[in-house]
Amino acid sequence: MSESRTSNAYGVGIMTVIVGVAASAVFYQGFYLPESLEKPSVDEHVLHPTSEKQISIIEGAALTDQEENYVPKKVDVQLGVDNLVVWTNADGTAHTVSAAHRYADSYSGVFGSDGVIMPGETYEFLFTEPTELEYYCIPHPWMKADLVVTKQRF
Ligand SMILES: [Cu+2]
Repeated sequence: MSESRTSNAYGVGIMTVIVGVAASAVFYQGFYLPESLEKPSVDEHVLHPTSEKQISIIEGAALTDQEENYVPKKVDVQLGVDNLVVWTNADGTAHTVSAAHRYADSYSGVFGSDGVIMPGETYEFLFTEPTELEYYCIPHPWMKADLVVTKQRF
């Protein structure tokens, strides 16, 4: 008698576990998953880096005989340190920051200025994943620069 009562309680316990697992599977697929697919969870340090990387589009940047345009021309940023990159147009002409090959960060979306950056204006992009990319200016395609994003080095 006491044995069958024990196995009965065991059966109820198993059923509770099955219902619980099924309920959480429904929750995971129905609510949690679609939400997490929209925006990946990114480390707080990456979302709020300690500093930002400034790149200047210098005066006369569009001149074909000028080697310097995006300054510095080759930039290496670290996630959680300076992965927020800000381009400032210090020139009197409108420029763009456009990827040589389409690049999208899974948190921030597609990289590149929407249209031109007017004189005195800025364009910024928060990198959240390691990458290497080449970018250029659409109106002045000889203006080219490189950017490398790496994980934080200690
Ligand atoms: Cu330009």
